[in-house]
Amino acid sequence: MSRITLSRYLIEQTRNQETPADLRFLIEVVARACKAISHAVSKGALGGVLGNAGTDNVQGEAQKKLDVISNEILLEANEWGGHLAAMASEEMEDAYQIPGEFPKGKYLLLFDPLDGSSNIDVNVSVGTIFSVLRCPEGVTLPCEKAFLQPGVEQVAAGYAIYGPQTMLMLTLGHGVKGFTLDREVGSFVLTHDNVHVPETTQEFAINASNQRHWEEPVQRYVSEMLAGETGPLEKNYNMRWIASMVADVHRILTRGGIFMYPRDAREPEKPGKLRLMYEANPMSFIIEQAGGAATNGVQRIMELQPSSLHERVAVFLGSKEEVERATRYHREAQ
Ligand code: P6P
Repeated sequence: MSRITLSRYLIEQTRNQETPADLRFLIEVVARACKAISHAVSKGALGGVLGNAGTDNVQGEAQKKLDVISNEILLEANEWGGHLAAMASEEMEDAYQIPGEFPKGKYLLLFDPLDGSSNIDVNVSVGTIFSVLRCPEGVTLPCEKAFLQPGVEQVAAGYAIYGPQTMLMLTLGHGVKGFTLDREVGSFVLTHDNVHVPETTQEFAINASNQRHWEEPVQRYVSEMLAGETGPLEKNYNMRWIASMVADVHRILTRGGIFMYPRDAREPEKPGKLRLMYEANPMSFIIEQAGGAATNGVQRIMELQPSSLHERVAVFLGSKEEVERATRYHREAQ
């Protein structure tokens, strides 16, 4: 069977009237940028790209050199094409306006250019997460407010994972497809045609070092899983925590599991660590399109009305049965 590349998949989606040509172009440009980021990441010490950039991002977190490089790659790849009205990034406080010399389009692109970047210096998988929204009608200079749309308004979302393979996982709202980068020809090739998150699982992902800070529903849920087959859940569970959301979510998409980053007592004023607009929303869209679920412990993440571009949210996502259980425990504790 001839290989189906990302380009062929997108052209066939457009031919079936499922994906407008300008959205197809957007995805192709983002995929090309992810190939360039993959190349930069893979150089490591040989490319002089490891370590800190000596600057902080809008979150006050030290930026890695590759955070800045990846952000630049995505901006430069997308600003000239005429498919975007504006961009937003974890690495930039304000929305990025398309320079005046370029035409504008109807989409808003949001991204975490290099998620899990604290893992770069120890050669653990990292990734790029992106989300696509429509720019509201009549908005010619999209500021923060134009981006503040609930996750259900996303028209596309995806991530690239830079691991042993570089892969692009993509949803256009009709399921989830996985593409593996063939470095010899530089094409993303369709290798995972119908990605599905198993409804049940025996694997959970959480940073257990924060256990003493968790709220009661999380304490209850995790202790029940740790109780194993003699406990109330009557099965043994395994635990994984890569501390790279893209890698943890990719494992869950591949073999099931539940990923949790709850609010905790370390900074109770914060609803969680992960960002709603360019981490939780795109990952929730992908997980739901693959048959899984995603809540903030109480509500469906994709129905949350954002109030600021960089707001954080608690995340419980993955196999439906476990996300529903964790969410039920939160609701019972209310
Ligand atoms: P912790 C990476 O910094 C990140 O934003 C996610 O990719 C990851 O899931 C999480 O933070 C890890 O956080 O507190 O375990 O280091």
